[in-house]
Amino acid sequence: MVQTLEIKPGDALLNGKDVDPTETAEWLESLLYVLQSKGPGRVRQLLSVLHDAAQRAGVELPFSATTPYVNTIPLSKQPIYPGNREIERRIKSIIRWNAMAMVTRANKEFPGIGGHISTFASSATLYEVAYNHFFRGHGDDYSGDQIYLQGHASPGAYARAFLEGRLTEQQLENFRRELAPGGGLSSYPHPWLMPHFWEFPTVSMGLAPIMAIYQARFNKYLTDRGIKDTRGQHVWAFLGDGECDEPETLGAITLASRENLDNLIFVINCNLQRLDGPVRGNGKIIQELEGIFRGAGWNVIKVIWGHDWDHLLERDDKGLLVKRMGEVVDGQYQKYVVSGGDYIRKDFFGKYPELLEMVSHLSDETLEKMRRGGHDPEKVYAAYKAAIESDRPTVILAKTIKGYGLGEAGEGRNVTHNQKKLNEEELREFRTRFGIPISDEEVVKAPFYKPPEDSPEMKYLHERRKALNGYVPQRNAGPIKTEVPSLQEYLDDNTITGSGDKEWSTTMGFVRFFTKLLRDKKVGRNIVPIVPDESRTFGMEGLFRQIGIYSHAGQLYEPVDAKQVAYYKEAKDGQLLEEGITEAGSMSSFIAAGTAYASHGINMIPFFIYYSMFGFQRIGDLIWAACDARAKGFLLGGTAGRTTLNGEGLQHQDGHSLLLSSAFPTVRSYDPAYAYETTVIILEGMKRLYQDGEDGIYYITLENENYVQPAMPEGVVEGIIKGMYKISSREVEKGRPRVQLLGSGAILRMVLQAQEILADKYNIASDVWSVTSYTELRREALACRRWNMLHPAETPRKSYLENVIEGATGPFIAASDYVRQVPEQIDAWLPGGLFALGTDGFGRSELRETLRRHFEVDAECITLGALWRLAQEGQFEMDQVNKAVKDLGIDPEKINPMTA
Ligand SMILES: Cc1ncc(C[n+]2csc(CCOP(=O)(O)OP(=O)(O)O)c2C)c(N)n1
Ligand SMILES: [Mg+2]
Repeated sequence: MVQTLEIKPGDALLNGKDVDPTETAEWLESLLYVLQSKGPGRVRQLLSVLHDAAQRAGVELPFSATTPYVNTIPLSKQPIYPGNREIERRIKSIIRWNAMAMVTRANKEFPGIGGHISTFASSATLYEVAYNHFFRGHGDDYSGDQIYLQGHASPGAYARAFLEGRLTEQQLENFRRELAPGGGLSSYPHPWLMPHFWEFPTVSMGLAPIMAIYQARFNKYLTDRGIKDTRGQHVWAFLGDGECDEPETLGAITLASRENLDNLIFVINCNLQRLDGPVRGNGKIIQELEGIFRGAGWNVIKVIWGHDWDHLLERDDKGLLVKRMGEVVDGQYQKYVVSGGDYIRKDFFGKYPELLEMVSHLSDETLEKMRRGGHDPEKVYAAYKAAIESDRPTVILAKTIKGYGLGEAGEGRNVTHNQKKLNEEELREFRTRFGIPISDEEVVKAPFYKPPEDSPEMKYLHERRKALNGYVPQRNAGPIKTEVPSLQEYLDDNTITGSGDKEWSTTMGFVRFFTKLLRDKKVGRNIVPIVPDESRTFGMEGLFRQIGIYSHAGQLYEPVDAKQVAYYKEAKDGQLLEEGITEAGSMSSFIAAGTAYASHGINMIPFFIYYSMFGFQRIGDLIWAACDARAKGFLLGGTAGRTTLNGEGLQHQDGHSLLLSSAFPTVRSYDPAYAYETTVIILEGMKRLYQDGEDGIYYITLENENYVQPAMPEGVVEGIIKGMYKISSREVEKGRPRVQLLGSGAILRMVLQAQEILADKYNIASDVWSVTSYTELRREALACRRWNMLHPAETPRKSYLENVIEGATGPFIAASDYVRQVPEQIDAWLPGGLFALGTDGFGRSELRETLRRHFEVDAECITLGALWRLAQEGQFEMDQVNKAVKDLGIDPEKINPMTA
């Protein structure tokens, strides 16, 4: 967008230190002459030449990332507003009223139920202009915009959908009471809870902006790969100014400019306030954000002043008004909101006599009412239009008033964020101010108001949305079905037939299988591999060449390793998303790909492969958002396990991601020990997600310890999927004790070794079980238990876990590379309970064997655990256990790993 250079000959004289005002004036005159005769392009060229020449001559030039504190789009460049301003104002007023009434009624009936009035009050114009003129609906062809609405402005979206006939009065009545008869409305945007309405979860501050950036990039990816033409679609993210302090909000903005995401628009509602008070009381949030975004290469459009300021700015020959606008800090601007016109005259204009004179013809009331840009539809429209036409990502910084229209009830007050209801007097005032046709008697009940269907307002509302391809927000909830390969088709895969005498890690097994899957005719093209700079760690660099690394620009250089087979190949149609070191960005890509079925009508299948320690712990909130968004796909936690990762230490060795993942309701977690288990889980997962249409995310650990990967035994598929199956039994003399040993991941092999020691050294029989998922076993067992509790008169249901261990005798001992709580999830269903060994405590850099002894999960410690449990049950002598401690070489006084 071309910006106009608005200067007047007097400007330079402002500077009191000007050593030669006449010379300055001459330069300025020349500049104006060039501007008028040859246009802004030539002005830019000349300035750039002068700038370079001065720099080369050693002149230190001042750096300014910001522009003056005025609207970026001057009046002269403002387009004509295409809509009916009066009808739009009336619609907006009704929506304002209903949004406020929704929160007020809910809190009058149920004090403390919460909700927000003041946020939407500040952003109503920002939304309404977009609803009437910009937001494109999905239509049947999924061609619409993707819109991330500010989470706690949700009453506004509900109030509009009510007018549109998409929500009932009863639903509005039940705001924040989702379980009420007749249905309710979720507090914030949650696709999980309102799958036909909300598209993107946004209320955890900072996640919407990063998700939106990667969404916009993913849209380009779909286009560049020839999968879907997304060029008409825009991604809109509405944010709060306070929200910009979250690291995720600004952390990925350079990706947007680097990748030239001209399809991305941020609208930041700069009401200068957050929850407790001003965002930057002593500074200016708009200027701060402008500097940051300009520095990052974005197109920045400031919408600061409403049209009532235009005529003053036009008369501001000396630039004094602009100077004053720039001097005042946000805390003081907030003060003006709660003050009368006399105070504004004195404090704002009174600083310079010329300014006082400038407004002498205006009444106090007029000064008080002069609007901020974010409340002026024409200014907002101009900004949106420029954003849509921009060839860069655009951020609109719109200055607004928090609690706009609430008057004494909260407008601009520090407490306004928490204002949950209006009293009778305040309701009356609100009604009058916005001209809602509700009588004095009725108004105290804060009734919802909907004009008749044949009223001009309702007709206009529907017409506009029809012209824009349908209502928003709206989520296409029906699953898209894709035929996926069956296990049958992969029975000859190495991961199923075994590695022979070769030693592989489960990571290598996965990469082999995955490489094949990427070539699969049914799903290969839809797979989206995502890696945050760890491909080599996982031995995946072969994929660089095979599928290419996605880059919109292609490859503009000759890669240093061009002669190698697995060279670093970047390509415009590359399939791999190599995100660099950003787990948060990678997860955002996962969400965009994993929800493509709803926002683009295509099943894309993300596989996000990362260092397991930096997953659930570091970006758990984004994974939570992914679940809420009903994203589907596969998370693969590499280098998993506290003792299996050699050397790395405390911040790398993951012994608790499986504990964390167990709390995510739709994440199905697995800790496979063998490559065939991983393959079975992934093929089953693809069937359930993309063929059967279930919502869910698979989390699968991948280890880096090499060992022989056996062939898949007969009859284990169901067990692998449901969570456990018997893998080995060792018999000894009849009448001897027996134990049940549970192992998973790399520690299964320790358990199998313990089985040998127990038999050979202590004459004890055992069964070894490979437990692929304690969480899945527990969930199913809990579901049965719950059903039994609720149906006491009926034949009790028996869980898979109970069925599979039926007849198993002896104490149960489990060992895993995770904290004990992971195996202990199934404790309640095992006769005699479960004795779990695990890796509670901090990891440290050491050898695998040493670590396993340290955490007491090696074969000897598992053996000891089994003997001790048998002795406790009276099946083995405690004396013998005492002897075993010594025989097994275990130091009974070793440090306690749990706290060491
Ligand atoms: C990660 C996170 N931390 C805290 C909150 C709680 N919270 C909700 S709204 C809010 C203030 C928001 O201020 P701002 O972003 O300026 O939005 P405004 O309401 O002013 O438009 C806070 C702290 C949250 N939702 N998410
Ligand atoms: Mg704010």
